[in-house]
Amino acid sequence: STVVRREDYTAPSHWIRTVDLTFDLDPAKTLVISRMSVEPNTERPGQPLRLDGEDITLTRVLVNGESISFRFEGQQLVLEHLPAEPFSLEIRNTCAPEKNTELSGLYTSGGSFFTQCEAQGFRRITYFLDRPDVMALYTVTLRANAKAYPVLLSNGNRVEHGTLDNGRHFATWVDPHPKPSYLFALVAGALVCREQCVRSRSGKDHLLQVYVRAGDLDKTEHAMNSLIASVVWDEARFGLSLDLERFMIVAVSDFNMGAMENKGLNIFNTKFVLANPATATDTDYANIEAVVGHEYFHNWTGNRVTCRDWFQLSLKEGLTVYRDQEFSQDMAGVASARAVKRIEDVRQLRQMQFPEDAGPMAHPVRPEQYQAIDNFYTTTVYEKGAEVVRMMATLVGREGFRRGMDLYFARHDGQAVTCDDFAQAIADANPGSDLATRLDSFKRWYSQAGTPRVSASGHYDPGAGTYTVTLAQHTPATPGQPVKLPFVIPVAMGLLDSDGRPLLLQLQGESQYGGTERVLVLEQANQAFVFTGLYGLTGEPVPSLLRGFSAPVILEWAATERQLFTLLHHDTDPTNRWEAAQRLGLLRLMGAVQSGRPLQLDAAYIDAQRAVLRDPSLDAAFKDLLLTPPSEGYVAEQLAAAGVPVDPPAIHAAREAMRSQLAQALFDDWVWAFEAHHDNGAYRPDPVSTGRRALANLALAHLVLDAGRSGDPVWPGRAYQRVQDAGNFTDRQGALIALLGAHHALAELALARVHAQFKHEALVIDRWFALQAGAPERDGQVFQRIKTLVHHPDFLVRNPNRARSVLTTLFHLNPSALHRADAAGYVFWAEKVVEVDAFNPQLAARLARGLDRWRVLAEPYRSAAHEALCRVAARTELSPDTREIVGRSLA
Ligand code: BAL
Ligand code: ZN
Repeated sequence: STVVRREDYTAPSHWIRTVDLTFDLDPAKTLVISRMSVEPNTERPGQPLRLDGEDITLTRVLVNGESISFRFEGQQLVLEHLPAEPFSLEIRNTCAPEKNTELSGLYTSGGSFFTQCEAQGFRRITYFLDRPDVMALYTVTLRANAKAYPVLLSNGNRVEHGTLDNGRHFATWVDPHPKPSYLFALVAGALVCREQCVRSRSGKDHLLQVYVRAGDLDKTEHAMNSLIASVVWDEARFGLSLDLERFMIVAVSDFNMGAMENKGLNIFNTKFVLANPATATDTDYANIEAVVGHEYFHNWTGNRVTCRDWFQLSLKEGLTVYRDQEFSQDMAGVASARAVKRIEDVRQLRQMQFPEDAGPMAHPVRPEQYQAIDNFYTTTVYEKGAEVVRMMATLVGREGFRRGMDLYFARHDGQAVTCDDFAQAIADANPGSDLATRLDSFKRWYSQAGTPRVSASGHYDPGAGTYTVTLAQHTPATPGQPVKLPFVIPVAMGLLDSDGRPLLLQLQGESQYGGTERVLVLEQANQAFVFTGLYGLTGEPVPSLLRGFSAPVILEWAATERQLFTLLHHDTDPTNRWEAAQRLGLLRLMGAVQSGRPLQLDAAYIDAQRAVLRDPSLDAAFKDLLLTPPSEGYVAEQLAAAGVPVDPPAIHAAREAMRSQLAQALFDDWVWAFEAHHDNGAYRPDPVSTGRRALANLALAHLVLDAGRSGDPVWPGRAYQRVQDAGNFTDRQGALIALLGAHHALAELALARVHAQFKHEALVIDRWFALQAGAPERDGQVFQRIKTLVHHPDFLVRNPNRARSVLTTLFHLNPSALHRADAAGYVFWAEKVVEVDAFNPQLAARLARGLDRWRVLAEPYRSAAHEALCRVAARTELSPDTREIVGRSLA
């Protein structure tokens, strides 16, 4: 397949200024008429017009009303000898929505029509300059059977509607804003909606609507509330108002992504819209708020200002993830709840993005090349991209960042621009700032892949009253980038005295003395920072480094246990308290795995865990984070970074040993935690209630686990009881996880019960599958169960959510079930990747990434995984998407 390179960007040969689309919607064969006004790009005169198309059938081409000759080059439609003046172009073609199993372009789901055009789905609807720098005004007329498709939606405002003959009807929509084709959308079907009018600060009225299938209306309240909150937040925090009279969200159950920010007509995976207490978990509620916010915020960061080309994807995605993260923090409210959200984001970044940056798919936030752009909707472009924006905000301050955003919109509203344009605006609005003075080197975050490693050491000189922090950075080679230049790394830090009290700070060269935190800017390979005036301390200061996770780096700091305990119990920075807890757990897990001896927890660790659990000053949500040991995937990455071959079952055994020893040692404390935090009041998804449920469920999991040792039937019985009569799905799921996690016999009964009760709730059945596929492995039972699950009548492999509930869970989230000495996990992986690739390459390529990190595995896993990858790569009929992934893995 062909490689697309960033450096090859050229402006389009023509501009398309307006598009008038008419659809005669029919599942088998939809007719599309596209009437465009086209202008030659005066900077590239005399060029042919090459229109993108894919899997569609052309029936007519007219230029200024006359038919003209045309030819195809691959799938591109090439028109030559075109007028040098603006002209009209009419294209007629057909497509087959019900055969569109790729779910890109126009397709059917549950008897309705939906579209997904980002990145390159529009070309599967009609021939077009399907690139984001071609922005046009759209008028769209939908014609369809009125009974089957009573609701007809597209972007913008509905200007006309009425009946046609043969039981058909029509609606015409006009979008007042020019947009690239990837933001086009249409929906037609039997849908119902919840709606609400809101008045914005500017005094304008807007109609907000959430469309779902009949029967799901009772699950739309949270999405609507989240949408209203998003509108209010973007006006308050960034001064950005809704620019449309009508803003619609539509839920669809067959969807490759999470959601899509089409102008005025967001289309959402049902998973990120539908929630009521009986069927959704606290995590679902939080995700819905975040994703509704994310798509809404795209209306400015993505739609009003869009990307010049797909290499700039992080321009909109990194920035919009940053915005949705900030939104969720602001919604969480109090400082401790904000910190919990930040820690969850950091955990996610380290668990997903760091491995990507260390593996065969490592790429810069602004990639240099791709074969399939759909493969670059990655955690690097999204989450690391958000960290890059966050670092800019740290370097220019909160007000400075707002000034930068204002300048960005003043300069670029209505344009398709680059990541450089964004960084330049933030810097130009803050002359003399730490960002502006080193912008070129800062932008290496866009061009260099890989996670920098920052090694830190401290030296206290009591006589001189100084504490010197020496920071050095090094970034390992990544594919195509053997040598890296230093990054600009903001390192927020503080110092604690040996009793854990924060010290007032003065850096050498500063005239002021005071404050307990500084942001050091590391920009060279090696730098020393000297804190002065530190006389009369009883012991060495304890550094609290990288507070708030101020940069996406791996901090290599050889902390002593004592220092870590001090930070765990006393640091004012919650992120670093959590990090200390993670490190304490990690040291023990890694020690056990590396020594090959069973893990045996020490009293100091157990006492610290107990102290956290019992600490009346800590929130339940924060305790839940502190008491959850590092994931198996994270431990694996730490071992890989230390050059130790990764043995997933050994890591699993160590972590399970840790869980059961904590279950036993803290038994009375878990009982207390459960009794003190489980309540049966009305369900509310706020941070306090969510935290209480999380801690109660963590306690229950430990109590049921310990019953496996003691044989005491009480807690498994209580868990089963909760599966039966919990007042919300979070607690029902918590009890089910407890039973599954302990391999208790009641788990089977509980699963059967949940299935019977929720068999008509697709999203619950997704979870039902995922819980089983994600259960802790024991003696290969989970893997065997998965092999049975894919033959369950409810396992619909063509539905992405359902496919992911089993396959993504196994390939990406359950290492000890996947990596087996008999290689059966890899055989299954290869089989499923190939099977899915035949009908949905985007989905298959994601699944294929489950073996990204095969090179770090210990034998026999490494060779067997390699063999499976080779087997898939050897197939001739692979999609470009999946071929790119396995090709890079093997390179
Ligand atoms: N633009 C694709 C979906 C999202 O990131 O919002
Ligand atoms: Zn996005």
